[in-house]
Amino acid sequence: MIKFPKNFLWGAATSSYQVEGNNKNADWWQWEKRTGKIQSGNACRHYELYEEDFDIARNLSHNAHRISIEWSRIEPKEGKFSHKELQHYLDVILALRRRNLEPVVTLHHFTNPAWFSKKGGWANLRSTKYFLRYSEFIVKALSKHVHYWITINEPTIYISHAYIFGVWPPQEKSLIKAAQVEENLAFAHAQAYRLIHKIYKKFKLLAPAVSIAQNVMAFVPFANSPKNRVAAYLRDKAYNLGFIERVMHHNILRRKPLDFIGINYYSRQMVSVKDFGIGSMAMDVCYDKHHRVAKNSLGWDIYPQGLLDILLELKTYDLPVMITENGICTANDNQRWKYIYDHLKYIHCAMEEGVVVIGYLYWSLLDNFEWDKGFKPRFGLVDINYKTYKRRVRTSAKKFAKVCKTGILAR
Ligand code: IFM
Repeated sequence: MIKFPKNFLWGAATSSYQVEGNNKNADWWQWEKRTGKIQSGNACRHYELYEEDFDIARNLSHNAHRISIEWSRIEPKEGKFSHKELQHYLDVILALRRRNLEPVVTLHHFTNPAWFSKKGGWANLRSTKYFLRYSEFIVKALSKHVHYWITINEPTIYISHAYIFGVWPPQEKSLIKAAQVEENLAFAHAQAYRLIHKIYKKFKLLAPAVSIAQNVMAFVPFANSPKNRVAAYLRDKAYNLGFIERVMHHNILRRKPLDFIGINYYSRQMVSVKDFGIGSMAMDVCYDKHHRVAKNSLGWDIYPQGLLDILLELKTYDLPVMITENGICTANDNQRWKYIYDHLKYIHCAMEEGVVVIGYLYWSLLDNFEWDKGFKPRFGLVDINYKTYKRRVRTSAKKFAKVCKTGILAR
């Protein structure tokens, strides 16, 4: 029998911009207007409907829930903090607490206030200072009710999409800026880590648990050839562990600036490189159909065993791990349940091998705004009708609910 520990955190994740709607002071909102490609508009209207959504989570036997705070609501203009919006997020957290849903709160999930972007965003050397000022405002107000904090969501995705491939705002294609942003984000995390702990100490609260949510991916060498193996190895070190290592260098008095490791796992990359040149080593991927695996509706390979390999690799850090995201966009809800089931199976294997996993948060509770891909990908445990904003709980959600309720994984 596959049984998870009693105190395991079970739930789902969302992020403010993707579900709330009308985040008009964010850089993404301006990007949508400028490019005219897609509009997040009302998103899921979660800003108004959060109580209803949390009722659904509670009825699905979740005991935890990950949200993010929208910086551009809290500080719509530089240095002008909104107490009304702060109250909103306090209400949101209390609504979670009332339903016995442990909040996991993210401070930065891809979006920035428009004013911050105008000043050069995360490439600006003062970015950390702005982020810390906002973080202090939030953490002081919410600390009594929150134990788990995520400072930065998926730093590597943010850097690559916004500063290397140039597909997300600010649409830069500059390796120099990307390196600067990486350093600023790592520094911002380390400083925020310290700040959050300091606030809890000052308020005589139990020490918080602070981390990042690191996107990780399985890199599998095609045909096991030496050059593919080297490339897969290097990609794993750079993409999966590079940012964690960078953060670790900001330790003070040998204290790690992470209390646990949050990871977001979705897929694998089949590594097949032309030669040992830097470009090939870093980028070549085999998209041929000769290695058949199921895919999600965005064409990402589904590869649950990759999660086990990564969890085992993370053992070297000697820290608990939380799966802060794992999920699938699909029109086939049976496939969603299989995806959840298979990943949980491998998580359990990792736990049997000694990895301390403290929770699993499915991405996402609701279908939502999938950035430059718009509303088409359906990741939710709950279907959203974007005309009526009616919620419909999917069968996969009910199957997952049984695991959340009993801790037992059964088909
Ligand atoms: O929707 C995103 C989320 O914002 C960050 N992690 C991956 C999800 C699916 O692409």
